[in-house]
Amino acid sequence: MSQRMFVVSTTVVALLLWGAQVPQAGALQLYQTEIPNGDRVVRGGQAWPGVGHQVPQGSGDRNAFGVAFQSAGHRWSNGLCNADSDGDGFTNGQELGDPSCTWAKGATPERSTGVSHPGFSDSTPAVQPATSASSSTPTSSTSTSSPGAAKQSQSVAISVVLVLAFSLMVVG
Ligand SMILES: [Ca+2]
Repeated sequence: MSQRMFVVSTTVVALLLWGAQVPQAGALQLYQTEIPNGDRVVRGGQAWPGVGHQVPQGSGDRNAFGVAFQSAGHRWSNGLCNADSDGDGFTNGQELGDPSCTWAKGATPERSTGVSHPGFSDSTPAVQPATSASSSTPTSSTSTSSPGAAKQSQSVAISVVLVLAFSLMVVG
């Protein structure tokens, strides 16, 4: 295989890999706007843009919240808001900053700090559970980490493609 052939095929593979990421990112952004603070969900200090999935970047198996979200028709409903999908004592609304379940798509959530993950019981918001009489110190889950992890990996992919395209021009 000539050097040029190698560069061409590598570029094609890189483009295909990058292209495979794009629809997924689009779906994430689509669903993020369907739930309050969808772009601010954090679990254990890590941003979790793929809120409904077992892995932060989405795709693959759904977590408990993802299953409930799908059952609700990928919409924020009263039932979905009041449910405690991960069974940690906090409703999905409390975890996502809509404790009163009044949020509508496009509106500013009642609370945009201390957002936790509604699909994992090890992630709880910085508020007391509504049903608990416990006086334990609430978990301080800060939401300061960047939700731009997906964009970052996308930028890396774009850079790789650009570098390969440049080498193609040089070799050719
Ligand atoms: Ca919960």
